Amino acid sequence: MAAVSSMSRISGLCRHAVRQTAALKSPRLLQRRSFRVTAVQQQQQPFDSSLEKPQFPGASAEFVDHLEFIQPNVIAGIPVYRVMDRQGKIINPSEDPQLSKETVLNFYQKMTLLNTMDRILYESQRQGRISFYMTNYGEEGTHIGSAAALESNDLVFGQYREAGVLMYRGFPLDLFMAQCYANADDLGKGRQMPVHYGCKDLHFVTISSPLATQIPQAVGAAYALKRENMNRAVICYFGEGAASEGDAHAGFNFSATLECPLIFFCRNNGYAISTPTNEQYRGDGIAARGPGYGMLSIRVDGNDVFAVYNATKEARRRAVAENQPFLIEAMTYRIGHHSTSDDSSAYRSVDEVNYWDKQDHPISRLRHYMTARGWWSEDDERSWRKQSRKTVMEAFERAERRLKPNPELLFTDVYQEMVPRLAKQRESLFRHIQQYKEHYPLDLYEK
Ligand SMILES: Cc1ncc(C[n+]2csc(CCOP(=O)(O)OP(=O)(O)O)c2C)c(N)n1
Repeated sequence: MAAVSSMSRISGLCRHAVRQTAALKSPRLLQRRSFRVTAVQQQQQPFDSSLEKPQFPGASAEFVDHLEFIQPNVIAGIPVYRVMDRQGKIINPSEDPQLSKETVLNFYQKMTLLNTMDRILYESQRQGRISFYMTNYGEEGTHIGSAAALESNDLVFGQYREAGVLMYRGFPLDLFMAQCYANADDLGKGRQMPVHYGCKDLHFVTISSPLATQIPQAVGAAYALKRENMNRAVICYFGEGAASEGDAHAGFNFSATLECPLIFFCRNNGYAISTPTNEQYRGDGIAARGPGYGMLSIRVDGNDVFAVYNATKEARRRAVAENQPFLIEAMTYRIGHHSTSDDSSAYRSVDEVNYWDKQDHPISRLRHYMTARGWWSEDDERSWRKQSRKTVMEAFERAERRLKPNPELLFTDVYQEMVPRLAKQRESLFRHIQQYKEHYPLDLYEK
């Protein structure tokens, strides 16, 4: 038996070698290999060993003759870039992105529509109509400002609290609802928890729950786009909590060394569930990490949609033109609970939440800006709120009435042909459903 298995291993290796040789002959692969070789050759420098300075390949610096540790606060107090003050007044006119009235109204309508959708879906969960939900309250400016600054075919890797980015790209309310209700129209066929959206047509990669996995994935995608010379960028969203994961380090370092057209967009909203930022990290936030990786970085006021827009637009332009990653840390505040499984009154005060809700909210700031220009009145506000609420309610009612996906779909789309293990599970599921059919309302599912 041992001889047989080692023979089959050898023949497996031979087949592998043949495949590799064939692959090397493919012109496409040859081109890619030469891309890598050229990149290495370009970096070769003449080696001058006569210089009286450190020759270590891993550092470029002078020698010193006194012992001194670098202070952790060497990068501290990174300023927060903003365009508008809290009353929506432009601070420095040269930073005003001068967006048209139509564009600004679209920003506002998307931000408020997201807020309305959140309220209705949050309530749906409280009433037991959906299993779970996560609101985006207070972070609307980070979503819309960044989404508007991208090209529509740039690839988005989100964490889970970026529904506004997808909304800005045109994902319809019906599909948001279909995903949360896991009904037959859901693009994910009802297999994911609510808020785990994804849309291939809108270049929005499906959300996955394990934190920070999107970071190295985004780097790989950006590297691929660079190699294909696509003139496209990748944006990768994550929270300041996710930035503590090892995957964030791997992603930052790979993106810098591989020189990827990528924007790391950190939503620093003050909390990772119940962990406040002062327990999450010791340095000056996430932006301070950029220089350590050799990355251009900026901190912006995430509640100022224009500041987010300007920073993302410039980062996007340079990321593609110069093939290098950028790190944007958008300072904001998570006004809602972490999710419907959380009660944030256990770890933060009502006064703190009220401050952000009433005095420093991205939606009210933009509204002040529009009102000052005579672009938005009380009447506009009333009729828009009424109309948008009606649109959301109608989508919600349609989603609730819709059938659930055929249970057969639980077993599809992973393997091209069903493997025996899965066939066995399928058989046992349907036997179970048959036996206890009074507990399974199959008439609510598509046949
Ligand atoms: C690897 C991993 N660890 C823990 C969790 C549980 N978890 C889900 S969300 C979350 C907090 C993340 O906070 P942050 O990245 O700041 O994003 P925010 O929720 O504030 O938007 C945690 C710990 C998880 N999903 N995955």
